[in-house]
This record gives sequence, C-alpha cells and structure tokens, in this order.
Amino acid sequence: MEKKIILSGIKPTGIPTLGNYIGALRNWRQMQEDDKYCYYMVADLHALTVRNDPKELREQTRSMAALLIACGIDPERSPLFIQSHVHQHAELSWLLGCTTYMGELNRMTQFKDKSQKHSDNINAGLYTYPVLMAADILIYGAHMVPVGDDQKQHVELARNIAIRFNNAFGETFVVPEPVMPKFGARIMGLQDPEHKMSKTDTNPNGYISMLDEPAVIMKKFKKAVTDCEPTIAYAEGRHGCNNLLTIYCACTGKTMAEAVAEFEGAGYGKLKVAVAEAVIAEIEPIQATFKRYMDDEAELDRIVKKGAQQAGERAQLTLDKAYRAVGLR
Ligand code: ATP
Ligand code: LTN
Repeated sequence: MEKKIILSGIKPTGIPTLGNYIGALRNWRQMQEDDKYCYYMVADLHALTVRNDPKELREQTRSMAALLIACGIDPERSPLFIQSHVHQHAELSWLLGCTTYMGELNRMTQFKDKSQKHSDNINAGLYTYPVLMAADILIYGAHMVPVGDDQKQHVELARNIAIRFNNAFGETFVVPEPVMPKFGARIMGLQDPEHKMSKTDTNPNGYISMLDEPAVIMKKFKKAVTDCEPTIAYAEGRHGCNNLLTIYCACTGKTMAEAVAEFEGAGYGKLKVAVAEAVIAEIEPIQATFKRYMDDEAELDRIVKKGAQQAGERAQLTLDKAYRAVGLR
C-alpha cells in the first residue's frame, strides 16, 4: 500500500502556545501512523518575514526543534528538520512564484493581518510567503497538511498552484489537502477571545505558552475574559466561554454536549479551574521531555542533520522533475 505523505511546519517566532499545540502539533503527533510518512520542519525562512534578531532566531529554532520532539514527534520515524537546511525549498519557490498571480496573493488574510501589525516593515517576503509555503508542501508530494484554521487559505493556494502547474507542464505535483482538528482549529486569545491565540501577542496573559509553569497556567485561565451571562453554554457570540469549553474538550476528549452538561449550574470559577487542570495535565509531561533535549545539544544536532539529509534527498527528486517540466534541463 502506498503511504500517504504528510508535511507541516511551524515558525520559530517564539515558544509555541496552547493554540499551536491543539490546532496543529497534537495532530502532527497523531498522524505518525503506519500508513503515513511524515515530514515536520521548523520554518526558519518564514520567520524572517518579520524583523528578527539573529541570536534569538538561532536559539528559538533550536528550542522549537526540541519542543516538537517533546510534543511527540518521533525523529526516527518522521524526518524532523530545519527549513533552511534543505536549500531546494527556496529554489522551487522561484518556479512556483512564476505560476502564482498577484491577485491570489492579494487575497491572503495573513498578509493583510501581518501588514497591519508590522506596518513599518511590509516586505516582499511577507507578500510571497505563501509561495514558499507551497514549495514546502509540494516538494515532498504531501497529500495532507495538518494546520490550524488560519493556514487553511495558504494550503488551498498550494492546491491551486499545483493544479495550475500540472495543467501547464504535465503531472508534476501531488495536490495537497489541509487537515484540521475537530476541536480547536482556532483557539482564541484569553484576553481577546475574538482573535486567535498567538505566540507573538504582546500581552502574555493572552496566551498559554507550552513552557508556562502550572501555577502560571492556572493564573492565566483565572484571568481569562468571559462574559456576564449567568450560565455556561456553547452559543453564538459567547467567544470567551466557547473558547474555554473548546480547550476543555480538546484536552479531555469529551464532546461539547458532555462538557456543557458537566458545567450546568456552575459558574465561571469552576470552569476555569477545570480547564486549567486539563491543560496542565496535557502540558506537564511535554515540559519534562523538552528540558531533557535542550540539555543534550549533540543529540538535537544529530537529529536535525539526519532529518535534513532525508528530506533533501526527497526534495531534490521533485525539484529535478519540476525543472525538467518547465524546460530548464
Ligand atoms: P505568529 O504569532 O508568529 O504568527 P502563530 O502563533 O500564529 O505565530 P505559526 O507558527 O504561524 O504560529 O503556526 C503554527 C501552526 O499552529 C499552524 O498550523 C497554525 O495554523 C497553528 N495555529 C496557530 N495559532 C493557532 C490557534 N490560535 N489555534 C489553532 N491553531 C493555531
Ligand atoms: N505558514 C505556516 C508555517 C509553515 C507551514 C509550512 C505550515 C511554513 N511552511 C508548510 C504547513 C506547511 C504558519 O504560519 N503557521
């Protein structure tokens, strides 16, 4: 049986949040099954689209790799690598850029959001970011791309680029599909539940970092913004309450109906403590493994080097095929 190929990435722009974990990383771990072959990467080239400090980028890239292993990525089974170590991504990105319309890039909501947030640095890389992401995906022939809701649009663009390229130059790329979790494809900020939780939020109370101490997690949930309604329910417009219930379901495996029934007649105090406890139970073991890998620099280097070699071999095959298809060879 032919294995399905999986590819996904995360930017090393900070410590991952509970949103990254529930929306993407947990799915990454769960997709490592016998009928699939998974490539996972730290998207350091994508991190350059916002202003960066070189020393910080180096450290964050390293800790992101350690955290991915701590979250359950098994590097013996799934190549784990740093995007810039596989030079073929940037090369394919050029070919794909010539197959992408500016009109398509103009529609990307992440570009609009990030240009607003970083209005002093609207660089061309931020604009062509989704083309590089398409190259990341198409270069491995990925069938499925596990991402949170905010990246769905980018995976759909990768699909369109693959289809257009195949139509113009012959069957070259696999057409990928986004895969999102049932619960928590979009975890919202704890202080502003109308916007997604983000690791680059300027208010640390807005997100749960995967490395927050249990006491800090409890405190942040207790401070979470909710509403003045007397009951706990999953309902239109109740962003804060919906978010807490979603996190609760994602971490306990309960259905929404079960969760709502459990908190019938209870107040926010009880819900917040229960959510915090469920999150702590999920995150604590990850923190312990993270520390172990951060303390073993040589082992981490060995893992990402091997990952880049395995990924590079596969990437080169697709790049050769694409070069030949357009007439460069
Ligand atoms: P930044 O704040 O630097 O833009 P980010 O927190 O949005 O970063 P990314 O590196 O862009 O994180 O995302 C990694 C993965 O996590 C992606 O698949 C993305 O869809 C998912 N993700 C990010 N934020 C959330 C969220 N709040 N809820 C669910 N999934 C999320
Ligand atoms: N753009 C993604 C990170 C990312 C990615 C990818 C995700 C870069 N390359 C390829 C899936 C597949 C983000 O901002 N979260």
